[in-house]
Amino acid sequence: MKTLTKILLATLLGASLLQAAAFEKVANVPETKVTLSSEKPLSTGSNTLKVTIADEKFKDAQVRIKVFMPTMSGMSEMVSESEAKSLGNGSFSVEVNLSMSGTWQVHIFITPSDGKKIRAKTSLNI
Ligand SMILES: [Cu+2]
Repeated sequence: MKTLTKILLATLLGASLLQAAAFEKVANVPETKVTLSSEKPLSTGSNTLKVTIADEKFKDAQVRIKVFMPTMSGMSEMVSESEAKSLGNGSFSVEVNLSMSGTWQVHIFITPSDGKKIRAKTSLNI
């Protein structure tokens, strides 16, 4: 009976892990909680990221994302900027191009339909 319970738990846990995002990070801003996630593991090239804003008042906001890697030896700064499209209920989808592996800085610009524009900062690693 104990073994069966363990197997059952392992199966349930496995199933929930499959549903979890491959990448998830929370960007802290005083106004709200901004979650950046991806269903697929991040890789070089084009990636689809999801931005989720916790606070109701940002659900109709315009969201823009900037990913950049500061100047490296012999390389100039790499920047990719894109406009996110709303998925409803404070979720947004955005394509970003990550041209090389390493650490990318991420700035998320959120402009609510009414009120002050905010910026959330985080980073990601590929
Ligand atoms: Cu670089």
